[in-house]
Amino acid sequence: MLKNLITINFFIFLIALSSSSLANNLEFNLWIDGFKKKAISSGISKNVVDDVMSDVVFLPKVIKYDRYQPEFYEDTFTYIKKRTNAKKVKKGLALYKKEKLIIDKIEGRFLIEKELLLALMGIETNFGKYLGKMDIVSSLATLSFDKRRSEFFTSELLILLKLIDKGIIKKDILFGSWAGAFGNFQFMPRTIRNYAIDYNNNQTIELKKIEDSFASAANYLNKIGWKKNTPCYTKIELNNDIPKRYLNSSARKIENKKKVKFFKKYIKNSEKLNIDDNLLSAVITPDKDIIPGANTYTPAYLVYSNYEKILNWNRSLRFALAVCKLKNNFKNEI
Ligand SMILES: [Ca+2]
Repeated sequence: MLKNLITINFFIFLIALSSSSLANNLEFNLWIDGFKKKAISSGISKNVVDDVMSDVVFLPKVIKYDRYQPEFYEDTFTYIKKRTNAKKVKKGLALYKKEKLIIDKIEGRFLIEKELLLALMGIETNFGKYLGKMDIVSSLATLSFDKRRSEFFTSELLILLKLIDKGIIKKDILFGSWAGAFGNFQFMPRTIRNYAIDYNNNQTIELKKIEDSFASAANYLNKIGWKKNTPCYTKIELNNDIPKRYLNSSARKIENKKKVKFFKKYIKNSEKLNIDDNLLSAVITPDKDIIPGANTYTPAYLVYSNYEKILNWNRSLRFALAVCKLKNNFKNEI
């Protein structure tokens, strides 16, 4: 009884110091205990849960990164230019030359352009150069413990433990981005579970290696409905008389879709547009609402269903534009 009382008093003392890192660590450790119970009751073996969670630490810098995301402040032109330059194209071509046999085979098998796969790998990790060095289990645990998106990251961490438990992913290679993304194409655990494949049949999925990572990315794009050899976006100049409701500036949902021929009256020099009139499209103006003082109508793009598939991969209007632009840059070189 006395022992319990002392423990409780000590606990209250620590809670009173909730701003101190000591108290934070205590709270984090309590959270880990709760999470472990949850993981075991969801069917993951106790050995794996104990083993994987034994080295987990709270990473304050992950919270710092979570609160700061530069692409929200960068204008579209700068964002795209940085990510699709000639140096990047050259680096991608060198990788393609080296891995041509495998990449061509994967393109044929999954019906996804090699240029798109190269573009995604180039933008996600600069062709495997920036895979991230963060301990993913600790990153996901930190973000699960944090209140902002706790539910989402807790479920990602549970999925990751299940993948380890089933022997699909090896625990000792789990280093990646601060947000828990992994490998050449920065897959989150849920993406690994749903779309990653062991393409070379060696009983483990290796997303830092060319074969499995390219096949997994191609399988993902195929399953979410990317259509080979159909366009992604067209850069346009808008007339000022386009009703504002047609201007999409949020990546969450692309709205007010119409056929290309409907939008033509609002586009300068529309007779020069080399796009099927009946293709379903939408207008996006990514700088509007985000860049202070941005012109509402510039830059503007017509986007099609393929563009939305890239948003599915990563909900950022600029990200999807950069991927499709880099893809086009490769197209002229391969
Ligand atoms: Ca494999």
